[in-house]
Amino acid sequence: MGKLATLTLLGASLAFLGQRFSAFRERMNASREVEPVELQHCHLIEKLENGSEDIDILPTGLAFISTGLKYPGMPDFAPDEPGRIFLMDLNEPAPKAQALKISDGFDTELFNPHGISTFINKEGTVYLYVVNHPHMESTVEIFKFEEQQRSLVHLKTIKHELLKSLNDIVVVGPEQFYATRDHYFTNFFLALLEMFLDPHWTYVVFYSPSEVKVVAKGFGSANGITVSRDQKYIYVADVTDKNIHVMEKQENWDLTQLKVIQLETLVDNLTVDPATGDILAGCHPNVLKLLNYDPKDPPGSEVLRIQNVLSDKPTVSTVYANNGSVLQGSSVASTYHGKILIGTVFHKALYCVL
Ligand SMILES: [Ca+2]
Ligand SMILES: [Ca+2]
Repeated sequence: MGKLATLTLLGASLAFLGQRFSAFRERMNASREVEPVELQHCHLIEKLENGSEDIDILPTGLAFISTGLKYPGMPDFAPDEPGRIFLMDLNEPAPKAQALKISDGFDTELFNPHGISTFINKEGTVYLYVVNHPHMESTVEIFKFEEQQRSLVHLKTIKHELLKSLNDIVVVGPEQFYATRDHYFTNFFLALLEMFLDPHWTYVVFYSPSEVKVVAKGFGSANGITVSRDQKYIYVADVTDKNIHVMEKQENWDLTQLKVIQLETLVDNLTVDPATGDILAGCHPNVLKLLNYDPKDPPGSEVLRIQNVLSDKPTVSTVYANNGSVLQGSSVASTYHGKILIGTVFHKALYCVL
């Protein structure tokens, strides 16, 4: 190759990489600082020090909290401690977090819980579905909740070719769920490259014992997923595209996109306010601060409320925002009777009375 051709090629490659790098910084909100929005009556929850990535509250006010997530590239303050599921009874005047016992026969040493979802069957039995990453792989664990014993009985582990790099899950029927895949590549370095090149190869999977299929695709990084109160709509957070997809559930379980709610922050897990139907989104104001963790300039926290989700103009407001001095890396917020729990990827958890 002639010198001129070599130089041209080199110049073009550098320009491409430079452009990709600045697009990556833009996606990560690399230069964003969050404006604080405080809530009045809050305190950090005792015993929850190593993440509370996802929270699901039953209609009775019992909250399940997944803790101790180990996720490549994210900080981890207790790398040798396995993850656990905690319970809090939000009916109590001063609710305390208590770790749930897990039945024998389940490998608790390898427990690495991520997104969770509860399901109550016709008989009133409560099931907890958990995205688990033993050895950094992805499985879905089904537990039966024993309220009196404050324990989880492990029933089943689900693995499937399409259930890889899972992030969150929402159960929509007995052994039927939707789950999000947040990366296409399972290899850490290829996943990093994917973050950089942003090919939009991630998707939502529907699972039932008789059928497993991709039902929505083309997400930058599909993350939180939940269902509307009437069970007709599925909400999916695309963390790197900073938006929420409102999808309509079809009879055959396919998802049809109705609209996209564009935000300016990186959206993690979603929950629905049982009193209003609003979406509560746990968000990362600046993901570069999460990836390059520095305790002197920590990642902040941000919780958004989206009202009138199905209308032409949903309203977005900030419920809580903090620069990391109190709470770092918020991933979820869930509410019950005027109380709110805010969880994080690797840090603490906050309880507030609204
Ligand atoms: Ca969830
Ligand atoms: Ca998540």
